[in-house]
Amino acid sequence: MFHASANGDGVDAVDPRLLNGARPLECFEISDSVAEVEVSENVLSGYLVTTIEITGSTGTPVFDLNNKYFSIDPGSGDIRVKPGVSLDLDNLPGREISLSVKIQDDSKEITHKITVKIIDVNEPPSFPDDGPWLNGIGVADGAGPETLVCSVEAKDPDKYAPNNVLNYYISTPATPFTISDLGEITVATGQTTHHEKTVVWNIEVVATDAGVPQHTASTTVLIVVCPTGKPDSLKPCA
Ligand SMILES: [Ca+2]
Ligand SMILES: [Ca+2]
Repeated sequence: MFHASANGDGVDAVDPRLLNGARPLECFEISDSVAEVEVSENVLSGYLVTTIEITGSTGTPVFDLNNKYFSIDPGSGDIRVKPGVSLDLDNLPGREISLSVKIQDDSKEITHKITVKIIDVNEPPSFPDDGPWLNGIGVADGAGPETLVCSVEAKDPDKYAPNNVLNYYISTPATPFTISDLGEITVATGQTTHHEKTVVWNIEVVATDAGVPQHTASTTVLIVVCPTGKPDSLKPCA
């Protein structure tokens, strides 16, 4: 039987001396499975990340971990999220946290390294509730293709792609407008605004992120087609 011996370098290796079954008494062993663990960023404080299991100790092993985010039970080897700690990726310096766990029994002390990978949980985007498009945006009568009407922008709280990559579309059917990936609403190809036909357009714009599961947000853009001679700037026509 092969034994993985804990030699303190963070990588458990097969000790050739073990091949004949003569295991050094002072060598206790660590499960290889705890070298790397994944944890979602939304777990609560107290969440059990992993447990270091050792065998072959000649005494009572004691665990110790000095880390800002995680603590270890000195007797059981349970590694948990510290009280009051949020693993929100927005507040962490990176997506991985390295832990150095000291394990000591009556004959030996080693340092075992564990990499904790923080998994980004996809959160929904949102539009501001005071976007200027909510109150009405003016566009000139007879405005043709590519005329810029207004720009809308949703915010996504996620720090990393694809969870924070947004795309936009207009969900209201049969409007003369289109929207770009940047949220710019323009008069669509082959379309023209007609004040005498339609004065007010209420169009629903949807923002989608690229995470899994995908999240969306929506807002209503009020577009007023101004009569000829009124301002065609990005302002509501009076
Ligand atoms: Ca997130
Ligand atoms: Ca997101």
